[in-house]
Amino acid sequence: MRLYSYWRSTTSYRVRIALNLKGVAFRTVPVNLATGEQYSPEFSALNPARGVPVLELEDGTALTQSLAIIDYLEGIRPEPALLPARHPARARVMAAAHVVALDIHPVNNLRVVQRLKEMGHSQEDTVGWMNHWMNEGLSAFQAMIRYDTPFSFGEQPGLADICLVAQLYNARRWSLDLAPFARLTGIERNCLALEAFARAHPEAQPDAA
Ligand SMILES: N[C@@H](CCC(=O)N[C@@H](CS)C(=O)NCC(=O)O)C(=O)O
Repeated sequence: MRLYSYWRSTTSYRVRIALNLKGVAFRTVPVNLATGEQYSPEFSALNPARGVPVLELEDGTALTQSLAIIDYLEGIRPEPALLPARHPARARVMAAAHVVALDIHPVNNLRVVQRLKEMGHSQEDTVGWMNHWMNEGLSAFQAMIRYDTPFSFGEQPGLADICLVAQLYNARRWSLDLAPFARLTGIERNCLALEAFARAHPEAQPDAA
């Protein structure tokens, strides 16, 4: 399999972690978002939404949307499970993951920040914007998870942890004050101690600058 990815992309980071946890071998194909490679005709043909990640299967099928890709991986390689099998536990893990994937990420995406700049906002404004939404979302996430387990919902990492760790990388990148999020940084520490997470870290990627 080939993973079209950008080292700093949090959505790519999510999929790298899931691939590693599932033990699925893949080759990274870097897509440089900083120079606009996501807009090239070749990449647009792979993903009309012009974002990473894209997971290209051995038969050439291109899968897009990080959570859909992770759902595919869960389907082909059920162990280790990234979501509880039963509801309501499953819905609760998914809800926490969605806070990151659907509430924080879309309003902080590169194209949104670029649009804000086109509308006259300064770099400082856009960093304040991103940190505002991360603060809101991470506060909700922290209130939604368990308080007494090594990972967000139990003894093993799952989808919520995958989304969290990737988002915290971005939070650090933009110097969000993480002092109110000690529970989350504790989970992050536990995750990054695992090889599957460490190997997926942005700075361990072949295109890291
Ligand atoms: N909802 C999609 C978002 C994909 C996406 O937009 N990824 C970002 C990187 S984290 C991207 O490629 N942005 C390019 C841009 O905004 O131009 C997913 O979860 O895969």
